[in-house]
Amino acid sequence: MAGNSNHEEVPVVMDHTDNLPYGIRMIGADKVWPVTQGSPEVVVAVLDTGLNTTHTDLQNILWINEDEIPDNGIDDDGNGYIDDVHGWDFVHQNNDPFSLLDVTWPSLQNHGTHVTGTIAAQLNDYGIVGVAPGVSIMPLRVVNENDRNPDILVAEAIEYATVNGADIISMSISISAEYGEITNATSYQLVETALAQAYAADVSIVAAAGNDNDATPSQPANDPHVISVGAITSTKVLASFSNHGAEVVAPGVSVNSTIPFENYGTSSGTSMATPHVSGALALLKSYNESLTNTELRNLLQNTTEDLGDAGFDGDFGYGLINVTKAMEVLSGESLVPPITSTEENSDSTTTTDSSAIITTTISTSTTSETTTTSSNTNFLPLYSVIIILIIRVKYSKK
Ligand SMILES: [Ca+2]
Ligand SMILES: [Ca+2]
Ligand SMILES: [Ca+2]
Ligand SMILES: [Ca+2]
Repeated sequence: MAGNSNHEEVPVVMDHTDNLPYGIRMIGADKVWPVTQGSPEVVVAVLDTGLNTTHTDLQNILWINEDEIPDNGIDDDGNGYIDDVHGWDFVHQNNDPFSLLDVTWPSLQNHGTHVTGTIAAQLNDYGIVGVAPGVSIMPLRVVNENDRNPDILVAEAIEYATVNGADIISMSISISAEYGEITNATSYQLVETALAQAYAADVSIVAAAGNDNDATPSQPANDPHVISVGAITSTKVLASFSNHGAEVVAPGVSVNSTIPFENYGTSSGTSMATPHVSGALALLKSYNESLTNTELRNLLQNTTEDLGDAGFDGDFGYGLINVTKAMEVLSGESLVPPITSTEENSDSTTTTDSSAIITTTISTSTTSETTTTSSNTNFLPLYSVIIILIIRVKYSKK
């Protein structure tokens, strides 16, 4: 669909030294990369806290609204949002959906950055790599300073994503009356209407099932237009916190991903499972952009690894997504596992730098998610510094 980014083309070389988080391998994303690493034309809208766009592993993945002239104070494309070149902050109603300025709520800075890294952290011999490192991210900030996701803001963001050409909407959030996120008696209907309109516009919609160990997914994951995602562990057991009854499951316990200020850390939650599914859909869409959201959803369901009771069940739904198998069905070809230099040690993500372990708590309203953060200094040999400087110089000239 519409949208471009300032991605650099990444050659298909499978001996990159990026650390491969276990979830990327578990869903078979790395085996798809010789076919596609994702197209910058495929846009994933991430409704979250915003993200740290200066992170070396995230800085080149932003969606660009090409119809909007930056910084002229005019809504050039007439979409109702002034100077919205890289998405929108619905909390503050401005064009800066990047959370780093909010020093008063540092724990929230992590969430959107972590989720985004799982979708699209770059294959650049630095840090980690996401499911679909070639796709574009449209950051839409809906989580407020109180760590809440007001339904009216979420509805606006879904509508924005739809109108502005997102292919996939990824929501690692829930909307709960208990937390005051339902504004009034009719406001949640705005979310339902926005979801229906997004679906009708061929947008794939993915949301976290929630972390309350409930029998059914929370709102908005429980909407019929939404692919709800439960969380499993690295040994394919349903996470103790995961809500049941999700459509599919994905890795969501101790997931290693990007954290602001050049950091990496592990976090747990259905919030972390969700971007694996969003990234998988983005890879498949990149291979064949004519696939509809219904076709993508069916493909995802029909190529899962069955877990738990045989067939569809109340804990794992259709099962663990398998993007390798989905791509094999799409392409009609068998995918040979690539040889990666980090294959053997890629589960040891939290031990990459024991010298600077910090523990923070991410508490978006779906969850109580604990993150272990490690600084990235040992990911940064001299040649990486040189490459980064070259990239920065290059983009500063634009
Ligand atoms: Ca605009
Ligand atoms: Ca403008
Ligand atoms: Ca990387
Ligand atoms: Ca099953």
